[in-house]
Amino acid sequence: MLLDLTGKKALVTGIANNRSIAWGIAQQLHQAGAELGVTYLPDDKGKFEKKVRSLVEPLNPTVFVPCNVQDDAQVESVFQTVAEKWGKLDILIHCLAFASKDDLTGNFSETSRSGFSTALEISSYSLPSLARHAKPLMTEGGSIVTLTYLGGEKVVPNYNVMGVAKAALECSVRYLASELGPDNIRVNAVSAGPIRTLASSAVGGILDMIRHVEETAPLRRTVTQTEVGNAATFLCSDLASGITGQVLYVDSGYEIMGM
Ligand code: NAD
Ligand code: 0WE
Repeated sequence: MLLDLTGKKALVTGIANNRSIAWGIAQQLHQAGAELGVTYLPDDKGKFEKKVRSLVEPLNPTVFVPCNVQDDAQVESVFQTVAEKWGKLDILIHCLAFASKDDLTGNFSETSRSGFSTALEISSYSLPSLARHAKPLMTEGGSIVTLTYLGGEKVVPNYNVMGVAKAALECSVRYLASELGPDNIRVNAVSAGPIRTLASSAVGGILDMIRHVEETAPLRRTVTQTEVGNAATFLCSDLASGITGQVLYVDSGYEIMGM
């Protein structure tokens, strides 16, 4: 069976709670037999750490480390730990994004210099940054998967600077795929349809967007974290050995519609 990830070491970023897309991915990778490492965004009170730790406990992660992608020292430390504990890495899941809430509403032209910079630093630059550190550990080849959204390609009202960040992210997927291909490291993106998560629920009008998808997408429904997790797991497996640099839509078919 080509979709057997037994013996594979998978590092998953972006789990915040049981609604996170990264949580759906981690569960499916675990089910396919992968050994998991999990990073969490540290905060002053250690709230996230506690929450994520108890959530992922049933998946027996053998690496559990803090990672704020804005801090190079933390990123380095993550891969130091992976090198010590695992000695190699097979799979990297990049499943994080952030823009200031003020920049996800109103006029795009009013995005501040710092808001633009923050959104692209966290949501886009983090992919090449993590990939650079993963590269020397992916000694037997590897698979890197990131999460994107249609708003990086077409205008989605209010997605604004996050759309620009996703465009940069998707283009980074292609440049990384080209660079890392000779080392048999594949890099792909999953473009998910709107799902209610911590990040999306904080956005005004997400319920209207979900209703719109339910009315117009070919499958007449939204997708689940598990469906996104399955597609990501496929891309990480040998079933996808010939696929790199691509964006795979897991969106109930919404992307094909012109009206
Ligand atoms: P989420 O809130 O569960 O996940 C976002 C994650 O980003 C959180 O775990 C948070 O801790 C992490 N994060 C934010 N800033 C960080 C930083 N500086 N360093 C490290 N981690 C940081 O929400 P989600 O919807 O599961 O989002 C995951 C990914 O899926 C994002 O890339 C998002 O753009 C993408 N996506 C979401 C949807 C959707 O509708 N929910 C659709 C398509 C794509
Ligand atoms: O990528 C995303 C969400 C990204 C996101 C969400 C937040 C809310 C809380 C990034 N940063 C923040 N910052 C916060 O303070 N999605 C694809 C979900 C999403 O977000 C939208 C959407 C959709 C869909 C924003 C506007 C319009 C549509």
